[in-house]
Amino acid sequence: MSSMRHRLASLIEAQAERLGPSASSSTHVAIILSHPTRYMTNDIPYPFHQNQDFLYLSGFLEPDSALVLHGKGRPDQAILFVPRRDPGRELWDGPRSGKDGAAALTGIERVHSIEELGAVLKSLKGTMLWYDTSQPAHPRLHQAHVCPVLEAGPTPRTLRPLIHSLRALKSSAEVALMQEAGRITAQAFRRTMALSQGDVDEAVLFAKDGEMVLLDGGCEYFGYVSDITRTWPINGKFSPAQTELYESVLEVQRSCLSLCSPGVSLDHIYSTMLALLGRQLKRLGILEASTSDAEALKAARRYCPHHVGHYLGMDVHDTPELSRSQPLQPGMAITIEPGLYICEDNDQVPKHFRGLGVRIEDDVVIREKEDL
Ligand SMILES: [Mn+2]
Repeated sequence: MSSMRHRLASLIEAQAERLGPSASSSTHVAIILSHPTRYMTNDIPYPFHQNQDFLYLSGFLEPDSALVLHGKGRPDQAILFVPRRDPGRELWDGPRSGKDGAAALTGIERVHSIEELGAVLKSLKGTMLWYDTSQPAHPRLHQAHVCPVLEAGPTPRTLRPLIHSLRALKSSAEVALMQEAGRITAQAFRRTMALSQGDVDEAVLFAKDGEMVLLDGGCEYFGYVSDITRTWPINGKFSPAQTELYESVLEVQRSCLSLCSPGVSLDHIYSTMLALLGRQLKRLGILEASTSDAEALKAARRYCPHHVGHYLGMDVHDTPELSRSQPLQPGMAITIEPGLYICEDNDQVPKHFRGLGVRIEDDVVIREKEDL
């Protein structure tokens, strides 16, 4: 986490340098809030989910916390704010780390109670503030501690895109966690497929003989996720039409997978996918052979109404601040998930394809181009 904080400090330093000499000699203050506990109903919380930007930079998993980075020219000093120990609350909510525990856990030496956030922020007197005012991660902390500082100080600069550009590039440790998440999910898929052929309770899995099951699933492993889709026949045997559709999608997926390398963008892979799906639609007889390329693309968009993939990491749809037009770089993780879905009532399509849908999704880590 400390290397991630240093990388963020370097990004802020570099941005400030571009803004001119007065910006780069400023004292920078960056504020990242944790998530609050969210409640289903009175006293009944949802499972807690940490703000991933905060988790990425602090490694701290408790609600009602905050991270402040500050420093002249380069915000490379960290202050962590955490909930104070409270035996009364801990009896109900579970143990808290407290200041000492948080310091030991995160390696951040300066730790305060969260109540002190506003006062410490005021004392830092930053000349450049880095904070996202839109959709604050913790509305109550935002209101009580950050708003007074915002009112007194300069307009803050946005922080989320910088953090997301760091989060997009996975370290080898992060890749290892994602590989494990992928392995666990693959195992769960194999077990589900095996189980689905036997006598299975329809509350668990409902499909009639001759139908296919599309399962889009994944898991979270130490904060990192997988996202996989498979489509298979419930009775263990594809019908001829199912085979044709499945193999079309598989062929497109293989071509798209082979494009996953540095310098290529997700948007580029997406437009390639549409062109390839258009070709498959003709081959399947869903489109007439004489259909123009432009019309085939339009049809491909109709039969596959989603993108070819998305960034993957701590979130399923990870780092949304990052455009899909950006060239992929080594260390990025993405999904590749072409599909074809044919409505039951689409009378433009040969009968045997109606009501069929196939998606195949896998997770990919971009690596350095190998020297040939
Ligand atoms: Mn996906």
